Parts: sequence; C-alpha cells; structure tokens
Amino acid sequence: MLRNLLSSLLPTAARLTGLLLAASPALAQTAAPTPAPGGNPIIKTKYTADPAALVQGGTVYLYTGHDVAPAPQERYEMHEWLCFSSKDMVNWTEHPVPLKVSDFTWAKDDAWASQVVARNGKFYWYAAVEHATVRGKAIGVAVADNPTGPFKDARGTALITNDMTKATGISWDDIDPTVIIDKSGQAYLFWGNTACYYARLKPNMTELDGPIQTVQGLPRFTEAPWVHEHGGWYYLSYATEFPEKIAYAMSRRLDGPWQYKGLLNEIAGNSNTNHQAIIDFKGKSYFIYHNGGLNEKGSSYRRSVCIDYLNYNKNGTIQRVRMTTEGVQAAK
Ligand code: FUB
Repeated sequence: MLRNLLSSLLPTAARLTGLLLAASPALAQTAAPTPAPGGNPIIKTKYTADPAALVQGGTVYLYTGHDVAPAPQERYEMHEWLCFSSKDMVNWTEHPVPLKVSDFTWAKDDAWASQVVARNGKFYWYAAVEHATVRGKAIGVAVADNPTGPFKDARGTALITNDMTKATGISWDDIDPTVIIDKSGQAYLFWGNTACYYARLKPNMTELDGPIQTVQGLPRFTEAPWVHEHGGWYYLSYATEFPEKIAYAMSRRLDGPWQYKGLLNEIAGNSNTNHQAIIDFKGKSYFIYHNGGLNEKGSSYRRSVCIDYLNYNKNGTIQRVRMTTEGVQAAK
C-alpha cells in the first residue's frame, strides 16, 4: 500500500524537480553533481593555469592563476591566484582566494605565473603582474604565516620592474618567477621571457642580493622557468618555442653552467602555453602543467591544470612526459 503510494508520487516529484530546475538556473547549478575526483584536468570547476606546487610534510599546496576570459575571447583575463591542497595528488580541496592583483597596490592587472616558497616558518609568494606606473610586467612578493594565506604584499613596491632588465626590448620579459633555496641557505630568483634572468635574494626573501644576471645555455627559451633539485642535480625546465613545449637543462650549481638536455613535454593540446611545476611527493615525482582541455570552451585562454608522472633515468636525465587523460593514482 505504502509502496504503491510512493511509486505513484515519484513521477510527480521528478516532474516537479525538473520544472523547478528549468525555472531556476541557479537551482540547476546547485543540483549539478560534483565531478568525481581523478583524471586530467584535475580541477574541473574552474579554469586554472600556470601551476606551482609546494610540498609541506604530507600535503601538497597547488597555486594557480585563474583564467576568467569568457569564450570566445582570445586574450588573458586573470585577476587573482587560487590555492588548492591535497594529501594524495588526486583529491583536491580549494581554499579561499589567498592573493589578488589588488593586494599589490602598485599593480594594475594580470595575475600571471607565480610560485610560493617556504622559509623560516613563513611563505613567500612571488607573482608576475602588470605594473601600474612602470611600463611593462613586474614581479611582486607577498608573505603569509600559513601556506593558504591570507598573503599580504611584503614590500609595498615591486621586487623587479621592467626597467631593471635589459637583455630584451620587450615589456613582458619580467614574468614567471621561480625561487629555490640551496643547501647553504642561499635563495635564488629566476624569471623571464625570451631572456632567462636570475639573481640572489637576501635571507629576508624580499630584496635582491647582487646583480641581475642572464642564464646562458638555454636554447630557444620562451618563458616559464622552474628550478628544482633532485638527487644532487639542479634542473632548470622552461617553455621553449611557441606554441610551447617544455625543455630542460641540468647543473650541479645554481649559478650554472647549465647543460641543455632536450625536451620534456610536447605541445599541450589546444593551449599555446605549457607551464610546468615539478615536485617529489611520497616517493614519486610529478609533472604539473596546463592544457586547454577542460571542456569545449577550453583553449589557450581558458586553461586547466593537469598532473602526470615524471621519471628520472639513473644518470639523472629525465624521460619524456606522457600526458594522459587518466592522470595519476592516489599517492599513499
Ligand atoms: O598566464 C599568463 C602567462 O602565460 C604566463 O605568465 C606564462 O607562463 C604563460 O603560461
């Protein structure tokens, strides 16, 4: 009797829900199923670009840019950076927006590529933006007591402005910062477009400690340097040519000389940029990058972060990355 009553009511309830969803797109959005975790791209709810990752104990923090250009707009629109964390590289939790261009009062727009590094219990976020008064791109540094922020401008001025670098005549050569601290505690900032620059940082992480130099030995360097250490080698990976592939060089010292080793990753599908972060976590190595593959509107200006495995050879060289739809398995 009760079963009969329920089954006679069910079609009515389903119709009613359908009518309500059609009448209210907002309700339809709320009712949409949460995409299952796993597979590439890893973030399925918004467009993410220019990944940088930081390992802190058993947690990986992923920092990304946020593409918000509406389709079919074919130019970047990026006003803030995003932060996600995971304990297994598959299940990601999004945190409240930790840093926006407007947190740098001297900046105009363009929340381009960035990286967060930890030192002495603080977290320093180096980020590329368009400067409001000095022509061209610039690099700022924000600081927080926690990897998820909130971050605040650590200087009140840009750390790098376009008038400080002279190797190219372009106004966007001061982008894509990456920072590494060597075993002696010396921090180095690398960055660039067309020319790859580097400089030492003071222990306070917010001031240069010496001249800006240009890295030699990186053929067809476009942008997106990422410097990491593994097994006693330093690796400088970077975007090469355009549309971009990822290449890399190795050295025993951060001052070089760097020895070019070839390509790591091919063109990332329908994205003309290809921006990588490389980390070790729970015994495996990961290549984190972006493509334009989230949905039919994905493109060079609506990008999405993906993760695949990175494998080293015995002599320290790195095997080509295999970009996959399946992505990585949960790390244990
Ligand atoms: O996201 C804007 C720019 O596109 C980045 O700074 C570059 O690395 C490229 O990914």
